[in-house]
Amino acid sequence: MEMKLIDRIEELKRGRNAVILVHNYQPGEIQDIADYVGDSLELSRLAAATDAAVVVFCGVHFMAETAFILSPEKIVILPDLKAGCPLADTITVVALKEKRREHPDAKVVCYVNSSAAVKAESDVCCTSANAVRIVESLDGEKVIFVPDRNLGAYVSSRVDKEVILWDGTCPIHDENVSLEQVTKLKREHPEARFIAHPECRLEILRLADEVCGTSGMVRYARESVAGEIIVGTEAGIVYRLKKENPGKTFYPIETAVCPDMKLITLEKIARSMETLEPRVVVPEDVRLGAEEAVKRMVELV
Ligand code: CIZ
Repeated sequence: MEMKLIDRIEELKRGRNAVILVHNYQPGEIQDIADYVGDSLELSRLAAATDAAVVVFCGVHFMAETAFILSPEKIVILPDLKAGCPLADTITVVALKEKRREHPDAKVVCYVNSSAAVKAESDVCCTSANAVRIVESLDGEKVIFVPDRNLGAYVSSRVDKEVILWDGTCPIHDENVSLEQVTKLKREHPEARFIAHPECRLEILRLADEVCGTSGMVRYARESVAGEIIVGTEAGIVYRLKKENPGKTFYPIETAVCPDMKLITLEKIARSMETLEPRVVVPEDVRLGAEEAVKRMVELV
Protein backbone atom coordinates (compact mmCIF):
# COMPACT_ATOMS: atom_id res chain seq x y z
CA MET A 1 0.00 0.00 0.00
CA GLU A 2 2.69 2.45 1.07
CA MET A 3 4.85 1.47 -1.96
CA LYS A 4 1.91 2.15 -4.29
CA LEU A 5 1.46 5.59 -2.76
CA ILE A 6 5.14 6.35 -3.06
CA ASP A 7 5.13 5.28 -6.73
CA ARG A 8 2.07 7.48 -7.32
CA ILE A 9 3.77 10.46 -5.67
CA GLU A 10 6.88 9.90 -7.84
CA GLU A 11 4.70 9.74 -10.96
CA LEU A 12 2.83 12.93 -9.97
CA LYS A 13 6.10 14.65 -9.22
CA ARG A 14 7.28 14.09 -12.78
CA GLY A 15 3.89 14.93 -14.31
CA ARG A 16 3.48 18.12 -12.32
CA ASN A 17 7.13 19.23 -12.45
CA ALA A 18 7.00 19.36 -8.66
CA VAL A 19 9.61 19.50 -5.93
CA ILE A 20 8.91 17.97 -2.50
CA LEU A 21 10.37 19.95 0.39
CA VAL A 22 10.32 18.31 3.79
CA HIS A 23 11.03 19.98 7.12
CA ASN A 24 13.47 18.36 9.56
CA TYR A 25 10.59 17.73 12.01
CA GLN A 26 8.50 15.64 9.60
CA PRO A 27 7.93 11.89 10.16
CA GLY A 28 10.51 9.48 8.70
CA GLU A 29 8.33 8.17 5.85
CA ILE A 30 7.82 11.75 4.62
CA GLN A 31 11.54 12.56 4.89
CA ASP A 32 12.21 9.47 2.75
CA ILE A 33 10.27 10.84 -0.26
CA ALA A 34 11.82 14.31 -0.08
CA ASP A 35 13.82 16.05 -2.75
CA TYR A 36 15.24 18.13 0.07
CA VAL A 37 15.04 17.93 3.86
CA GLY A 38 15.97 21.04 5.83
CA ASP A 39 14.92 24.00 7.93
CA SER A 40 12.27 26.41 6.71
CA LEU A 41 14.58 29.01 5.23
CA GLU A 42 16.95 26.53 3.57
CA LEU A 43 13.92 24.88 1.95
CA SER A 44 12.37 28.16 0.82
CA ARG A 45 15.62 29.23 -0.79
CA LEU A 46 15.95 25.85 -2.51
CA ALA A 47 12.37 26.23 -3.76
CA ALA A 48 13.23 29.60 -5.26
CA ALA A 49 16.35 28.15 -6.93
CA THR A 50 14.68 25.17 -8.65
CA ASP A 51 12.84 25.34 -11.94
CA ALA A 52 9.94 23.29 -10.56
CA ALA A 53 6.49 24.72 -11.22
CA VAL A 54 4.96 23.22 -8.08
CA VAL A 55 6.37 23.26 -4.55
CA VAL A 56 4.91 20.66 -2.18
CA PHE A 57 5.82 21.92 1.30
CA CYS A 58 5.68 19.24 3.98
CA GLY A 59 5.80 21.34 7.13
CA VAL A 60 3.52 23.95 8.68
CA HIS A 61 1.71 26.98 7.29
CA PHE A 62 4.26 29.76 7.92
CA MET A 63 6.91 27.66 6.16
CA ALA A 64 4.80 27.27 3.01
CA GLU A 65 4.13 31.02 3.18
CA THR A 66 7.88 31.69 3.32
CA ALA A 67 8.34 29.53 0.22
CA PHE A 68 5.62 31.53 -1.56
CA ILE A 69 7.16 34.84 -0.43
CA LEU A 70 10.37 33.87 -2.25
CA SER A 71 8.68 32.10 -5.22
CA PRO A 72 5.39 33.85 -6.02
CA GLU A 73 5.40 32.50 -9.57
CA LYS A 74 5.19 28.91 -8.31
CA ILE A 75 2.24 26.93 -7.04
CA VAL A 76 2.93 26.28 -3.35
CA ILE A 77 0.96 23.44 -1.77
CA LEU A 78 0.62 22.58 1.92
CA PRO A 79 -0.92 19.06 1.98
CA ASP A 80 -2.97 19.89 5.11
CA LEU A 81 -3.94 23.53 5.67
CA LYS A 82 -4.62 22.79 9.33
CA ALA A 83 -0.89 22.32 9.92
CA GLY A 84 -0.31 25.56 11.78
CA CYS A 85 2.07 26.88 14.41
CA PRO A 86 0.87 27.88 17.91
CA LEU A 87 3.97 30.09 18.29
CA ALA A 88 3.20 32.03 15.08
CA ASP A 89 -0.40 32.40 16.34
CA THR A 90 0.72 34.30 19.47
CA ILE A 91 1.07 37.56 17.54
CA THR A 92 -1.11 39.65 15.26
CA VAL A 93 -0.29 42.65 13.12
CA VAL A 94 -2.53 44.88 15.28
CA ALA A 95 -0.73 43.83 18.49
CA LEU A 96 2.68 44.30 16.87
CA LYS A 97 1.78 47.82 15.67
CA GLU A 98 0.71 48.64 19.23
CA LYS A 99 4.07 47.42 20.56
CA ARG A 100 5.88 49.56 17.98
CA ARG A 101 3.94 52.60 19.16
CA GLU A 102 5.10 51.90 22.74
CA HIS A 103 8.74 51.72 21.57
CA PRO A 104 9.09 54.00 18.53
CA ASP A 105 12.90 53.94 18.76
CA ALA A 106 13.15 50.12 18.56
CA LYS A 107 13.75 47.93 15.48
CA VAL A 108 11.45 44.92 15.13
CA VAL A 109 13.20 41.58 14.58
CA CYS A 110 10.86 38.79 13.70
CA TYR A 111 11.68 35.10 13.98
CA VAL A 112 10.86 33.13 10.83
CA ASN A 113 8.14 31.28 12.83
CA SER A 114 5.59 33.99 12.13
CA SER A 115 2.94 34.79 9.56
CA ALA A 116 3.76 36.66 6.36
CA ALA A 117 1.70 39.59 7.64
CA VAL A 118 3.81 39.86 10.81
CA LYS A 119 7.01 39.57 8.76
CA ALA A 120 5.76 42.42 6.59
CA GLU A 121 5.35 44.62 9.70
CA SER A 122 8.91 43.87 10.87
CA ASP A 123 12.21 45.53 10.03
CA VAL A 124 14.07 42.29 9.58
CA CYS A 125 13.50 38.57 9.80
CA CYS A 126 15.81 36.04 11.50
CA THR A 127 16.18 32.31 12.01
CA SER A 128 17.30 30.44 15.12
CA ALA A 129 20.70 30.08 13.44
CA ASN A 130 21.31 33.78 12.81
CA ALA A 131 19.16 35.60 15.46
CA VAL A 132 22.15 36.72 17.56
CA ARG A 133 24.10 37.98 14.51
CA ILE A 134 21.04 39.84 13.14
CA VAL A 135 20.32 41.65 16.41
CA GLU A 136 24.01 42.49 16.85
CA SER A 137 24.31 43.90 13.35
CA LEU A 138 21.39 46.35 13.65
CA ASP A 139 21.95 50.08 14.20
CA GLY A 140 20.39 51.31 17.41
CA GLU A 141 20.36 50.01 20.96
CA LYS A 142 16.80 48.74 21.25
CA VAL A 143 15.08 45.78 19.63
CA ILE A 144 11.57 44.33 19.84
CA PHE A 145 12.03 40.59 19.33
CA VAL A 146 8.93 38.62 18.23
CA PRO A 147 7.29 36.18 18.72
CA ASP A 148 9.46 33.67 20.64
CA ARG A 149 10.19 34.76 24.22
CA ASN A 150 12.77 32.03 24.82
CA LEU A 151 14.76 32.70 21.66
CA GLY A 152 14.54 36.42 22.45
CA ALA A 153 15.82 35.84 25.99
CA TYR A 154 18.69 33.74 24.61
CA VAL A 155 19.57 36.52 22.14
CA SER A 156 19.35 39.10 24.93
CA SER A 157 21.84 37.08 26.99
CA ARG A 158 24.33 37.25 24.09
CA VAL A 159 24.10 40.85 22.88
CA ASP A 160 24.76 44.27 24.30
CA LYS A 161 21.36 45.80 23.42
CA GLU A 162 18.00 46.18 25.10
CA VAL A 163 15.78 43.37 23.84
CA ILE A 164 12.03 43.75 24.42
CA LEU A 165 10.46 40.31 24.45
CA TRP A 166 7.14 39.13 23.08
CA ASP A 167 5.32 36.65 25.30
CA GLY A 168 5.04 33.82 22.75
CA THR A 169 6.47 30.33 22.96
CA CYS A 170 6.44 27.05 21.09
CA PRO A 171 4.65 24.69 23.52
CA ILE A 172 6.77 21.76 22.36
CA HIS A 173 10.07 23.45 23.20
CA ASP A 174 8.83 25.48 26.16
CA GLU A 175 6.87 22.78 27.99
CA ASN A 176 7.67 19.37 26.55
CA VAL A 177 11.44 19.72 26.60
CA SER A 178 11.40 19.77 30.39
CA LEU A 179 14.16 19.94 32.96
CA GLU A 180 13.06 16.54 34.31
CA GLN A 181 13.31 14.87 30.88
CA VAL A 182 16.69 16.37 30.12
CA THR A 183 18.25 15.63 33.52
CA LYS A 184 16.89 12.06 33.39
CA LEU A 185 18.44 11.48 29.95
CA LYS A 186 21.72 13.05 31.07
CA ARG A 187 21.77 10.79 34.13
CA GLU A 188 21.04 7.69 32.03
CA HIS A 189 23.64 8.59 29.38
CA PRO A 190 26.47 10.38 31.19
CA GLU A 191 28.77 10.25 28.14
CA ALA A 192 26.24 11.90 25.84
CA ARG A 193 26.48 15.51 24.67
CA PHE A 194 23.31 17.58 24.88
CA ILE A 195 22.25 19.87 22.03
CA ALA A 196 19.31 22.21 22.56
CA HIS A 197 17.16 24.43 20.37
CA PRO A 198 17.03 28.10 21.45
CA GLU A 199 13.22 27.91 21.57
CA CYS A 200 13.77 25.98 24.85
CA ARG A 201 13.80 27.81 28.18
CA LEU A 202 17.09 29.32 29.41
CA GLU A 203 17.28 26.77 32.26
CA ILE A 204 17.47 24.04 29.59
CA LEU A 205 19.92 25.96 27.42
CA ARG A 206 22.29 26.34 30.37
CA LEU A 207 22.67 22.53 30.39
CA ALA A 208 23.50 22.33 26.69
CA ASP A 209 26.89 21.66 25.12
CA GLU A 210 25.63 23.40 22.00
CA VAL A 211 22.63 25.68 21.36
CA CYS A 212 21.55 25.61 17.71
CA GLY A 213 18.67 25.46 15.25
CA THR A 214 17.90 22.32 13.29
CA SER A 215 20.45 22.98 10.53
CA GLY A 216 23.08 23.50 13.25
CA MET A 217 22.05 20.20 14.84
CA VAL A 218 22.50 18.37 11.55
CA ARG A 219 25.99 19.87 11.26
CA TYR A 220 26.87 19.20 14.91
CA ALA A 221 25.83 15.54 14.62
CA ARG A 222 28.04 15.13 11.53
CA GLU A 223 31.10 16.99 12.78
CA SER A 224 31.18 16.26 16.51
CA VAL A 225 33.36 13.47 17.84
CA ALA A 226 30.57 12.61 20.29
CA GLY A 227 29.16 9.10 19.80
CA GLU A 228 26.00 9.79 21.81
CA ILE A 229 23.84 12.90 21.59
CA ILE A 230 20.68 13.94 23.48
CA VAL A 231 18.58 16.01 21.11
CA GLY A 232 16.64 18.89 22.68
CA THR A 233 14.14 19.73 19.98
CA GLU A 234 11.15 18.23 18.16
CA ALA A 235 11.77 14.49 18.00
CA GLY A 236 11.22 14.11 14.23
CA ILE A 237 14.73 15.36 13.48
CA VAL A 238 16.21 12.27 15.13
CA TYR A 239 15.17 10.20 12.10
CA ARG A 240 17.43 12.31 9.87
CA LEU A 241 20.28 12.40 12.41
CA LYS A 242 20.27 8.59 12.70
CA LYS A 243 20.04 8.08 8.94
CA GLU A 244 22.98 10.41 8.24
CA ASN A 245 25.12 9.18 11.17
CA PRO A 246 24.56 5.42 11.48
CA GLY A 247 27.54 4.96 13.81
CA LYS A 248 26.18 7.38 16.44
CA THR A 249 23.40 7.10 18.99
CA PHE A 250 20.77 9.82 19.38
CA TYR A 251 18.34 10.18 22.27
CA PRO A 252 15.16 12.14 21.49
CA ILE A 253 12.99 13.86 24.07
CA GLU A 254 10.06 11.46 23.62
CA THR A 255 7.41 14.02 24.58
CA ALA A 256 8.68 16.67 22.16
CA VAL A 257 6.30 15.87 19.32
CA CYS A 258 4.61 18.64 17.33
CA PRO A 259 1.08 17.47 16.38
CA ASP A 260 0.86 20.01 13.55
CA MET A 261 3.98 18.62 11.88
CA LYS A 262 2.49 15.12 12.03
CA LEU A 263 -0.67 16.17 10.15
CA ILE A 264 1.17 15.64 6.86
CA THR A 265 0.77 12.10 5.53
CA LEU A 266 1.69 10.28 2.31
CA GLU A 267 -2.02 10.06 1.42
CA LYS A 268 -2.47 13.83 1.79
CA ILE A 269 0.66 14.51 -0.25
CA ALA A 270 -0.59 12.30 -3.12
CA ARG A 271 -4.06 13.87 -3.00
CA SER A 272 -2.72 17.42 -2.95
CA MET A 273 -0.48 16.69 -5.93
CA GLU A 274 -3.44 15.30 -7.84
CA THR A 275 -5.68 18.30 -7.15
CA LEU A 276 -2.96 20.97 -6.75
CA GLU A 277 -4.80 22.02 -3.59
CA PRO A 278 -4.68 23.33 -0.91
CA ARG A 279 -2.50 26.20 -2.07
CA VAL A 280 -0.82 28.80 0.08
CA VAL A 281 -0.82 32.32 -1.32
CA VAL A 282 0.00 35.67 0.22
CA PRO A 283 -1.56 38.95 -1.03
CA GLU A 284 1.02 40.84 -3.10
CA ASP A 285 1.33 43.90 -0.81
CA VAL A 286 1.96 41.66 2.21
CA ARG A 287 4.30 39.44 0.21
CA LEU A 288 6.44 42.40 -0.85
CA GLY A 289 6.72 43.63 2.76
CA ALA A 290 7.62 40.18 4.05
CA GLU A 291 10.13 39.69 1.23
CA GLU A 292 11.84 42.95 2.27
CA ALA A 293 12.25 41.63 5.84
CA VAL A 294 13.68 38.32 4.56
CA LYS A 295 16.01 40.10 2.09
CA ARG A 296 17.32 42.38 4.85
CA MET A 297 18.17 39.32 6.89
CA VAL A 298 20.11 37.81 4.00
CA GLU A 299 22.01 41.11 3.49
CA LEU A 300 22.93 41.36 7.18
CA VAL A 301 24.43 37.89 7.69
O1 CIZ B 1 13.08 27.56 10.77
C1 CIZ B 1 12.86 26.40 11.05
O2 CIZ B 1 12.84 25.54 10.21
C2 CIZ B 1 12.54 26.04 12.44
C3 CIZ B 1 11.14 26.08 12.80
C4 CIZ B 1 13.45 25.69 13.32
C5 CIZ B 1 14.85 25.44 13.02
O3 CIZ B 1 15.66 25.60 13.93
O4 CIZ B 1 15.19 25.03 11.93
